[in-house]
Amino acid sequence: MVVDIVTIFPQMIEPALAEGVVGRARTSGLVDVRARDLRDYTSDRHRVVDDMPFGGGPGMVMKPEPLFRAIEEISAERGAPTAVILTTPQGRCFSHAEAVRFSRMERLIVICGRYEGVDERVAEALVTDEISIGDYVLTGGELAALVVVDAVVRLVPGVVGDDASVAADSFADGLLDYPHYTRPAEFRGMKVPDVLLSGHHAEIARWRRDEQLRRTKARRPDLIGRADLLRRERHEGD
Ligand code: 9D3
Repeated sequence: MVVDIVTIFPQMIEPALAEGVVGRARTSGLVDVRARDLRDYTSDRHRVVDDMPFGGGPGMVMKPEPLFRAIEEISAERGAPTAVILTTPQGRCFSHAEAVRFSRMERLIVICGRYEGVDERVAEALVTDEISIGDYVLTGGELAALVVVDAVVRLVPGVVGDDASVAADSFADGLLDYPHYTRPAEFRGMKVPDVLLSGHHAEIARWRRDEQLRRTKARRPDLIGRADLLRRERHEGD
């Protein structure tokens, strides 16, 4: 998979891509993810990427010319992208289902929105998917782009070694995870639940499933309707 992230702050993107699972996926050649400086696609001496909004109002708008040139040059170099994603507060909310869909694509371009947004002609002519990461206000689209790329890259086959851990994730089965403990069995008077030390595998599995249900009902009741539950599980503990 090839991903190009178009941004006015490449220094915000690069260190994040160098670490952890995504960093290893890049060095092992499973993915090629790069930050591209939008100012490299300007044609004026001052490398200007923004301008005043027609019709007036506060703030600035990202100019169309550098974004069109960036998408065209990156497409010529890498091949036509399967999707051009714009991170914007006006987008559909990103989800695990969207991450799965993007992870099946060979080439992605992600445009990081800044200022009041991009000239609408960019959204209409170049962008295939406008994506938000949730209902809170960020200062720009870079962190949202990193969230999307992180969630997508880990789903590329071979990136996360253990396929079982990908399949067992929260949101894959629709429930939150159960609590985890490691040694010591008692720490500052706080004990690990006895069942986890018992060696009774069936009882451990039942305890974990009950904890998943209890947590999900308490913290994310919105997920219960969509989770894949037995009727008994849906109502126990009510
Ligand atoms: C102060 C500007 N606001 C005027 C009403 C609008 C606005 C524009 C741009 C607010 C935030 C931003 C920057 N945010 C993003 O680019 C962004 C974002 C977000 O803020 N929340 C969740 N997902 C995303 S994706 C991109």
